[in-house]
Amino acid sequence: MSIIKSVKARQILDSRGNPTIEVDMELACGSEGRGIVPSGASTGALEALELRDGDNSIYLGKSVINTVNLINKEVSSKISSSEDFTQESLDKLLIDLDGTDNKKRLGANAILGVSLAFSHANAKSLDKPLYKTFSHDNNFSLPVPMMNIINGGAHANNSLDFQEFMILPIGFDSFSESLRAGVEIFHGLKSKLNKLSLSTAVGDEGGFAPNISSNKEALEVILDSISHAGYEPGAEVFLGLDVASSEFYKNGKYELSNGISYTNTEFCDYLEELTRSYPIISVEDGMSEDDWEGWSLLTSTLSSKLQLVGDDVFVTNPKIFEKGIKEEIANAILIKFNQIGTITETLDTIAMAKKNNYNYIISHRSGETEDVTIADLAVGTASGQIKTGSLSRSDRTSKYNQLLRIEEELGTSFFNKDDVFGRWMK
Ligand code: 2PG
Ligand code: MG
Repeated sequence: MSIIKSVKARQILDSRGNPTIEVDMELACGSEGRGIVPSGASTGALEALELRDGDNSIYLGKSVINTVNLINKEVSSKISSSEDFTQESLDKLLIDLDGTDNKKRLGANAILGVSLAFSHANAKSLDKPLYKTFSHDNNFSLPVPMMNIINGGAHANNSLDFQEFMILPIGFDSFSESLRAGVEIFHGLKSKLNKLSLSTAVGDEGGFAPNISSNKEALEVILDSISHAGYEPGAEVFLGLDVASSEFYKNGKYELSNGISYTNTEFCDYLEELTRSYPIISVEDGMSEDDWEGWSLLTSTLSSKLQLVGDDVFVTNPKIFEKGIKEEIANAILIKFNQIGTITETLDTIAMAKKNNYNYIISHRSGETEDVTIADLAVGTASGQIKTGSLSRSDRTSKYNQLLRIEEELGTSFFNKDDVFGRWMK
């Protein structure tokens, strides 16, 4: 339990140079915490609302000054009191104070900033590392990183339709060895792209954004870099995709930039063929958030073979996720706390995934900051997987660096990949 002494929000910048919210909080006991809010580009339509000022004369309409003021005045006066808060009771008060379904009055960005700052201050007052406060059972694990080394879709200006081409270094004994393999492959990929006279400029998540137009070509070049770095694709290092298909689902069809458009049945066949030809172990948003029929088909076709992750379709929302579970959609959920707006609701969604035998992956947003809370969240909830971008740009590597610090504290034996991938690796 903690009494809040003061809250101070300010506008700062995220990794794309867009304004975002930082919140500093001090508790009566003197403990301090800071939370910074990330921001997505390929956002699900049902995400909680990110409130921006919309004044086109400054920051191209993206400033968050009104939202900052709401925290510094209204929210601050309601929560800085003699009331003793837990994370749950504070988050509940924030949700009630907002009073809307999708947090549109105060903004999910304002609410999350306060919720995050409290989690940090509270951990300090308990004299615990943050990751320990996210666990009820002291079951920790260091996650397998899903590293997005080729960027496309809404995160790059090339013509790749798929948003993320990831490597998952699974066959290693520790997080740090898995990280090392990823880094070596990343640098190998850079040399390879150089040799092919393709650009090595990076996209929003620090992965390369070469002007390749075919998904297969991107997968081939990655496979080559894995082997060239001395690792075995499909045994030590696997591939993952974030298709982010809601972005190119138009008029009931999946329309690729090469001019071909697919029905959901045809697109399911296309994805199945890709997963048969390449060592792909995870596919995110293979179907659009608006195509639950396609999701159902994809799940019945591929669920026994690989991980199918729902991001845009579930938006970390317990109510939507519950419907998805009932309709047997996907077998994993992507967890992004700014899609729902509080730590408590995020943990509720994770608990629901655990209970229903869904994998859950803690994820960054394409617009990030120096805040590394997701690294602690992944360890504390024993997610077994984290999606936090490529191996360049501090907004991405800072999360890996935090995981290295936690590994040093816990020991390398906490790297547990069998729990999450075992069912597809027989
Ligand atoms: C995604 C995310 C993170 P964004 O789609 O999974 O990689 O992107 O934050 O743009 O939604
Ligand atoms: Mg996604």
